[in-house]
Amino acid sequence: MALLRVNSVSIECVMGDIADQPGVGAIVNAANARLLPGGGVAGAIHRAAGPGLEKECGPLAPIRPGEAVVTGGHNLPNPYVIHCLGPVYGTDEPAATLLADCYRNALGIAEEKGIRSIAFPAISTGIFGYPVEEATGIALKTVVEETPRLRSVRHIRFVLFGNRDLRVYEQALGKLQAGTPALLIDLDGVLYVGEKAVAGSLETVQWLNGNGIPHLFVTNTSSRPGSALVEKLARFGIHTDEKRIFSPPVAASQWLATHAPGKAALFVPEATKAEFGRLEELDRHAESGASSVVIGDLGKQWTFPVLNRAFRLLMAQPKPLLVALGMTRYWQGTDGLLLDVAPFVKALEHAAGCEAVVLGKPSKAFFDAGLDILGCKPADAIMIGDDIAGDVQGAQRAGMKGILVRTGKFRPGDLEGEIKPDAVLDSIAELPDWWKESVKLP
Ligand code: AR6
Repeated sequence: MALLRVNSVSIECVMGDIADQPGVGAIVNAANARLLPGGGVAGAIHRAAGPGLEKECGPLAPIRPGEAVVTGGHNLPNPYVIHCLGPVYGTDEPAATLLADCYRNALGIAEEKGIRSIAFPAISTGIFGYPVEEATGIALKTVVEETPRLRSVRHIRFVLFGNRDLRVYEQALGKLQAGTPALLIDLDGVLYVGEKAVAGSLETVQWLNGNGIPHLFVTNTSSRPGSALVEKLARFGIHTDEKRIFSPPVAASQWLATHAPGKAALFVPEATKAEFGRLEELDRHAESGASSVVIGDLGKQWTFPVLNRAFRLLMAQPKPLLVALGMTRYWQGTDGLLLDVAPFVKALEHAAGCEAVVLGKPSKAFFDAGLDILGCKPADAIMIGDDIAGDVQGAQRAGMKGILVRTGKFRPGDLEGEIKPDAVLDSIAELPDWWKESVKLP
């Protein structure tokens, strides 16, 4: 998640069209000296703004490299356009200073106009030939350095045109993010218990969003897709998107991409398959050729042929990896106890003589995969949950801090054992106060 919070200013990068940024106070134009339409960013902005923009630009031109001027947005969804002339790489010197001037001067104008949000393109990296990696470093360093001086600007967005540029920005933001504390939040028992929200959970999530604290909602569910959990949260007024739901299938697809690339044999309900993203699935009848055999909560769909197919896949050469989506032994259904993932994984381990990699709480690989998404080191991360073993001990073993809440499955006896939470809160409602006292903000 490419979002950085510095000095109460959020800095994000997205892929898109700079001329299509509704809700943003000012967009920045990678202009030419004469402030004419041209190609690239300038062309897109002038096309969307209509001829009125070119007319307003006329008396303001020409501008020098590094300079910025402001006009109205005309037919654009934004009140203002700030026009900057980036340096032509290899011609205008000193290029790095001139490029930094563009970002600094544009922010200066935004402040004068009392603008809250501004969107930048990757100035000079198109026709002007500035290498993207270098230009990205300058752009991000400049805006981060400016943040202590910003009073009205609260949101800075970089709008990138292609996947490659977006990745360069995401990586650079990720590096800056290192050291920013992040939070993993257990869902059931922390934000809600059954169909009832925990009092104060909505306000705490709003506080997390308002302060740009990187966070993920963590669950061990592999029988319900992330979209169902997003809908459930929405019923409590908590609005989030699927990217923030971190479940064993999400962890598995991420982990397998680096540890066992190739085709995966998926033993999960159909509805859950979408959670695996770009992971390539093995033909559902194949009995060999898998790089991994992934076992989830298949419930009543487990039959002898299905289980035996998983076994045959594991016995094929080269041997695939056995992956368990959590190791829950059983769960409480409406008509009684039901077998979960672990018994089937144990049967397969025993028969095929192998050991499963567990991607679900409390495994370290699972927490690590979540922290990878947040671009956060374990030492900078905190897990909050109601399960002293699965949440608190699991997090602590992964090198994170673990907070226990006295809601959900919490029992007073939990505090009499060997596991010592880093904090015990009555509920997640107390998190903001605890955070302000205990966490070093960047
Ligand atoms: N939205 C966001 N980014 C875009 C868009 C768009 N609609 N279109 C292109 N980009 P450039 P420069 C990306 O060439 O290097 C103009 O013709 C593009 O892929 O627009 O500062 C002016 O008239 C690249 O990564 O700006 C000037 O003469 C980045 O935005 C000259 O080009 C900047 O590309 C300015 O050149």
